[in-house]
Amino acid sequence: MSQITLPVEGMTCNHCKIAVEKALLKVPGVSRAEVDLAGQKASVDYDAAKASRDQLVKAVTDAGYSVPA
Ligand SMILES: [Cu+2]
Repeated sequence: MSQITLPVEGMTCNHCKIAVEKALLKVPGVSRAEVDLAGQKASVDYDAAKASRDQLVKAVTDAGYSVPA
């Protein structure tokens, strides 16, 4: 199991936090997604054999938020 922390921009409220967590949890291989709203970041546990960082970033951007490089 791999763990990654992604910076996430554009989250303003608890709804955003939940939307980002749900989007990340939909990616196959993700077992835990926890967003720190105040810290503007997401901590994700995932199986690196099934999911890649690019897929996690895509899930966040598809949900309407951005991940700065
Ligand atoms: Cu919001």
